[in-house]
Amino acid sequence: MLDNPIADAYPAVFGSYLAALAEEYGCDAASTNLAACAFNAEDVRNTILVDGYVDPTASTEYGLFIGTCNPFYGGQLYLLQTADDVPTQGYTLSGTVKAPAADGKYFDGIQTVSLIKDDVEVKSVTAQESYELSGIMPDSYILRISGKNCVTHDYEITVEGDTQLDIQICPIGDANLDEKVNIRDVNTLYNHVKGSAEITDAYALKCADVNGKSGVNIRDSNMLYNHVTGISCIWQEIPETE
Ligand SMILES: [Ca+2]
Repeated sequence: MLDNPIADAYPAVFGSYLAALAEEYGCDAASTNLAACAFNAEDVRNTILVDGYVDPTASTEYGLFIGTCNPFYGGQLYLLQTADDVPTQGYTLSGTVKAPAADGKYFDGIQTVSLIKDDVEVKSVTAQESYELSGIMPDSYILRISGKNCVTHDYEITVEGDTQLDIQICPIGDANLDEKVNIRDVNTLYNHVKGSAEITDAYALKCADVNGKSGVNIRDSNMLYNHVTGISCIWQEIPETE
């Protein structure tokens, strides 16, 4: 921003910024000794603009200076504090994970949790009972959980601070979202297809779309019935690893 931080800081940082702060604080910026505080402009500039920069004087001479010499110290403290609040390290996003239990055949109990921005994966982590993603800059994202034989679940999330979001992933066919597939799901799906009790939850509808095409219909219901009764299987076995 500044070619020469020291020389340019006075008008660029303190001139306009302090004037705006003065207005916010109801102070008189004209009485502030701006020239005297410009000596530390480079540190202030770096604090604001450089990721991870720690102002070596922020808590010592400069703090002392603004605390004793400057009638406008409140505004400048605010300036430093605001700069410190800029999350150069980002925030943490975490929560619990509800998922099908590992069974050694179709489910391994390990899910992938990804943070996505504009269709691009920002971060990803494997998770079992919980997940944690750190270094998340404030923004809106899709938090996606995926796993073997499960239906990928997307959550819209806005990160403005450390954030907790508990998430769930369910197997293909889990129409009632209890992470298990059994005759209850067949009933739920059949009732939906018949029209006697509609599934309204968007994720439950995805789970009920057993064959993954043409929405939820009698074919899904039949496939799920055959799966639950052992006639055929809608999941793929996890390959054995050595
Ligand atoms: Ca179920």
